[in-house]
Amino acid sequence: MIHVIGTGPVGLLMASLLKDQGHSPVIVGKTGRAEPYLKFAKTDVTGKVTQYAIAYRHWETLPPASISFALICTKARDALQAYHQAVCCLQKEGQVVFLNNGMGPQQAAMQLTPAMVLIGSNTHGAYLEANGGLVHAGIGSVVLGSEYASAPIANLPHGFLWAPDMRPILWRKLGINALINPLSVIYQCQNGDLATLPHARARLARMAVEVDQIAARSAGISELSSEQAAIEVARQTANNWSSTMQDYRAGKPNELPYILGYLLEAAAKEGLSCPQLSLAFQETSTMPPYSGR
Ligand code: KPL
Repeated sequence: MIHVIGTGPVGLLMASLLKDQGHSPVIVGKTGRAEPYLKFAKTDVTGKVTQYAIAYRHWETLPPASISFALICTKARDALQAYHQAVCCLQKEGQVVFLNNGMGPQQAAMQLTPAMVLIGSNTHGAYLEANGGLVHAGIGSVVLGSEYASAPIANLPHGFLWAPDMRPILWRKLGINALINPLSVIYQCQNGDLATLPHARARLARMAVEVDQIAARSAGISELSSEQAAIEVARQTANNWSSTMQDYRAGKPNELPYILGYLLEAAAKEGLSCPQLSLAFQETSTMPPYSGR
C-alpha cells in the first residue's frame, strides 16, 4: 500500500495516477474528515474528467508501523515535518520519497536516516481549480532514487523511474523551477507563455546562465543547460499555472526560498555574483497581493 502525504495538487495527482494503475493509495492529511475518503474530479490532459474517491487518513489515526512506502507531496516548508511524522509510522525497511520542489528538506532527512529516504523529482504539471477539481495540465515524469540503495526498490509503481544518482536530476529540476516559477509570477502567466513571450523568454535565458554557473561551480554539473530544460518543461506544461503562481494567487508563502534562496546561498559560498537571480528573488518577495486575471 502506498501512502501519499499531502492534499495539494501534487498529492492528489500522485494518488490519482496510482489509482489509475490499480494501486490502492491512501492520502494522509492534516485535517480530520467525516468520511474516510477524499472525493475529487480530475481533468486529464485530453480534457476527460474522472471522479475519484481515495482512502483518506488523518495523521493521528495512523497506527505505528502502518507505512511501508510513502510519497511526501507537501510543500518544501512542510516536508521535513511530514517526514518526521511518517518515520514514526514507518515499518522496518519502509521508505519515504521526497517529491517537494527545491532543495534542503530531502538532504536533511537523508543525513538522519539514509536508508529510509529516497529523493524524488516530479515534472508533471497540476493545479487545483477554485471548486477543488484537479487539473492534470501537463504530463511529466517522476524519477526517484538514492545513492544508498544499490538496486531499484521492488514494486516501483508504473510510470515511476529509478535513477541511482539523483543529483543531476535534482539539479535539472531545481534549474527548471528556478526559471519557470519566479518568472511565471513576475509575468503572471502560464508556463507555456514563458516560451513564447519574447521579454519573458529573454529574461529566462539571462537567468539560466547564472543557474548553469552555480550548478557547475557548486555541484560540478558542467552541462545543466537549464534554459533548454525549462523551455522544454514550459512547453510540456504550457497550460499549467506553476505552483509558485498558484501560491501567489492564494496569498500563500511560496517555495522560492528553497529554490532561488538555495541557489543564491550556493552561489555566495562560491563567491559568484548572480544579479539576475537576486533580482527575481527580490521581485517575487515584494510583489503586491494578487489582484486578478
Ligand atoms: O514543478 C513545477 C511547478 O509548478 O512547481 C513545474 C514542473 C514547473 C510545473 O508547473
